[in-house]
Amino acid sequence: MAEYQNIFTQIQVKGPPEMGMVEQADVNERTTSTSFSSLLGWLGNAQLGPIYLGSFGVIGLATGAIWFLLVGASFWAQAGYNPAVFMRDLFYFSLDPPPEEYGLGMPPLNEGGMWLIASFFLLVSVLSWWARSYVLAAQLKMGKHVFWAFGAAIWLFLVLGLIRPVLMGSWSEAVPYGIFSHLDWTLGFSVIYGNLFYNPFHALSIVFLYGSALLFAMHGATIMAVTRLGGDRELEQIVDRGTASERAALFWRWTMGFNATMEGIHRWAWWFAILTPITGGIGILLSGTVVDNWYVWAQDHGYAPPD
Ligand code: 07D
Repeated sequence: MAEYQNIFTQIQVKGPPEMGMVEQADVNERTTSTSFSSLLGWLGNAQLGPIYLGSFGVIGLATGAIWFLLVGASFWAQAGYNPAVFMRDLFYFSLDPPPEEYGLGMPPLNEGGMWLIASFFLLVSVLSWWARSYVLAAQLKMGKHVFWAFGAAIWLFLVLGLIRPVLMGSWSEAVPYGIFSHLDWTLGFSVIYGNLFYNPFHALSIVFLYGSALLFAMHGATIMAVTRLGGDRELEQIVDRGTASERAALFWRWTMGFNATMEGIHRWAWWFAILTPITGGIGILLSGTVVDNWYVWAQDHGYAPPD
């Protein structure tokens, strides 16, 4: 019998497909076929499927595809319907929101109207996918932590594309759909509002973004370091910490005088992750509505040096 060692030599489970729980779930909305991928098995579970589509899944995928195709069709027109130009200039094309004079009205299609229609479909798509994360968790009788975490990201998405433009009275405030154009928009936003580095909520968002990366690296590294002692078998480690978790905890107490627990580390991770877009959304919402220039704001509050 092969010995279970660590994730680099993980035995790939390729028995009869695991079709998932039934209980009171609507099994009709799940696909029935499964397959196995050895490559994916190296990274995680080798089994692919079944996937649970359901109404929100279908709506989310369909409206997401419409948004994607509308943006793509606009790029295709900008390329003069030339495939070589399309590929060459792909990152430069952009479907832009309407100019300022249209306010929150409906502009002609080629002056932001298409952006508005595409945005409607993206909104429906993201919200359907959000609803799906609730419904699927409910079907499995899980907590709704993923739903709330996704909601935090959607908060920032809504602030950027809907809430702030409405408060500012113009769709022109929203983000364009394009690779370089959205980067240019981001830089422009910072310049217009006097350097976003002086926005304390942008700073907090960075703290949680970088903090999430650091925590994830610490957690991933710690668990991998004790897989040879069974530390990756989460359930056993929670019920009876045993030598792997005990050592992992001791390592961090030796290193920094404090250790998270097998459960608590996931709370740290969840809070750091959701606070990134929550604080970020607050920072963007305040820009132009409450604060016009973050550098001047910082000077007024003794945070940046006076001129
Ligand atoms: C964007 C929202 C959720 C997304 C959802 C998905 C689709 C469909 C399509 C797959 C990520 C919707 C679905 C779109 C996908 C297909 C086909 C989450 C998002 C629901 N900054 N900055 C942040 C740093 C500067 C600026 C956050 C660092 C400059 C602006 C973060 C630096 C300028 C905004 C961050 C730096 C500037 C931000 C984002 C360094 C000019 C924001 C957090 C080292 C360049 C956003 C408060 C996040 C924000 C934001 C980091 C510099 C501008 C912490 C590290 C000074 C305008 N910046 N930044 O999770 O929240 O995003 O600001 O220089 O709006 Mg910044």
